[in-house]
Amino acid sequence: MIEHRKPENSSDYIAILITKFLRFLADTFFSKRYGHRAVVLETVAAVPGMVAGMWIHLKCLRKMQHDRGWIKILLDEAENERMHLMTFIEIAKPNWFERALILIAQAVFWHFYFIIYIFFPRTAHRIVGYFEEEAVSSYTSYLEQVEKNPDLNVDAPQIAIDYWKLKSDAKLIDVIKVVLDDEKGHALVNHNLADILDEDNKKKRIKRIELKKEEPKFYPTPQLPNTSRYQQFNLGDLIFFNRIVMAPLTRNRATPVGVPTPMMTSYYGQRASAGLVIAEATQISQQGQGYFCTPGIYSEAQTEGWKEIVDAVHTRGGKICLQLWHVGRISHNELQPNQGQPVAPSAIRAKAKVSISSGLIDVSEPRSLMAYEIPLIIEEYRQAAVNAKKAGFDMVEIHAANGYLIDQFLRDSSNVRADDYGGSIQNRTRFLLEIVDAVLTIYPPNRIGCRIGPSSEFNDIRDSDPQTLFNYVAEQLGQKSLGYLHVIEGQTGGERNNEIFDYNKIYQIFKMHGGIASMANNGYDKHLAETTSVDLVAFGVPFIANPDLVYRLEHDLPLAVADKTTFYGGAEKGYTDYPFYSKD
Ligand code: 8OZ
Repeated sequence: MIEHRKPENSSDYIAILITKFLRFLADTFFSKRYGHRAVVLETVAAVPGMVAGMWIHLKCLRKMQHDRGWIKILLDEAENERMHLMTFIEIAKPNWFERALILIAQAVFWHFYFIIYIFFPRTAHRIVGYFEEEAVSSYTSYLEQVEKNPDLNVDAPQIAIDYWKLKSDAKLIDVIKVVLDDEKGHALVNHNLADILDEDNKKKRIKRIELKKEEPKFYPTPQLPNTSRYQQFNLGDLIFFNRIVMAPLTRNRATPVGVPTPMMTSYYGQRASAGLVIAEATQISQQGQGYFCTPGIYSEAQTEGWKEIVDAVHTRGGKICLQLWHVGRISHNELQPNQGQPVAPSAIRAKAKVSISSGLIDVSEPRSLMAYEIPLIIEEYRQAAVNAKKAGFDMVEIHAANGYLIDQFLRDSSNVRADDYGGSIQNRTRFLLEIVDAVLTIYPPNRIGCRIGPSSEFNDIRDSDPQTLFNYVAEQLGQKSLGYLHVIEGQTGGERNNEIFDYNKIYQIFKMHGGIASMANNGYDKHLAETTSVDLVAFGVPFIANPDLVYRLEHDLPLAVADKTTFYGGAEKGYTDYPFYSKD
């Protein structure tokens, strides 16, 4: 049985019917010849992206308006689907007559889709959404068929190996697996685009009624706060599909030298339906590393690895941000350059543990940073932002929470410096603000976020007056017009204890001084997320076991529970094997 997204109105039913008709044609006339109908449907699969991309381009030119990033999404889809077709052409080797048929089918479908797209773009995206769900189910059955019959499992063609960067002895099964993943992404993107057009249409109808001042012929449903969590959000020129964010989660699946691995590409690709994916904390230098197998963004190999991940998220229409990290004193000699001491604003050891190759261990004794070293670290943040931009990240987030280096500078339990970086609140905030200024030379302000944990004592960090300190931090970051202020409310991963700290005040100050959006995190559930007034809500642990978390929240579906034993380190188990929602 195919798990189709629930049709909501008559045009959705028409979209399903059209999909079923195409499937019927593929099944009846061609599937035997090509091994499976999944392959036949690829014949026309590149058309929608091309047509929609072209039409949106023309429309934008005519109206001189922004394309909301859709043209790139759709043309990327078209290219991806074209590669599916070229791959299967290499496998099935159609004769000249059959190639002519492919061209005719494309020409017919091109005109058919073009007309639908001009008049009913929402339905057009819905058709593709359903079509891709059919493709997912078809490839699942194709995979089973090839697994049962090893004779069918031919070598993967070279173009597929090159395009998906498969291993050199990859087989048809490997190709089907990556194609199946692509199709899941395309389904998500098109349903999302259809949803956004739905909202646009609703707004237009309301405007028309207001203009004509006539009695409405329909009564728009009141805008309940719980629907807006699933609607588009604009962060300056960046457009998120919804207001739910995947919080940065340390998962320790990079190589020991911090190069992102292919399983990380699958993991992030699976979670691309978040409005924004904030990739895990990523060290800006070897000195900035505090745990085994966390990724970095200071070498070329690391940057190349991240590029794959960014592409996987962008292919699915998602947006992705990199969290820039320096752990400071939360590290161990084993991880440091030349097994040296970890660095900190002051030589005060935290009561905290980190992971090294042999397991969990107490942090090492830190040394305090010399004044001349501070600008060097700030330069490393700037270079990390350059690399993040090279990898294609839409945004960067500066990690100033959880007792790591920036937080160590901010709080008076860890910073007793006597120079310009210690003492007053202004002095303790200086390091953070200089980092922001350095990153601002690379990314525009709306594409920079900052994460703080004002009342969290994670990693043995405290302050004598956190409210005054973080009110000032929020004001300063607001003045720099940053994209968002991301606040861990309460204890990291624990109690929300929001009576002792006024988080709303922080959001208010940030926005009042020019910051764009508020982002809240820690212990949010569906109800809290739908009723809060913050612009963006970041979910952490729930994204581990629910790659389609946004869909589950929106449709009130049960959430899977994550296995804690596979949080940190290991392989695909407990990482990329959590399924998307299915009724069975
Ligand atoms: C859990 C384990 C290791 C690191 C953070 C980057 O607290 C982390 C982290 C979380 O922000």
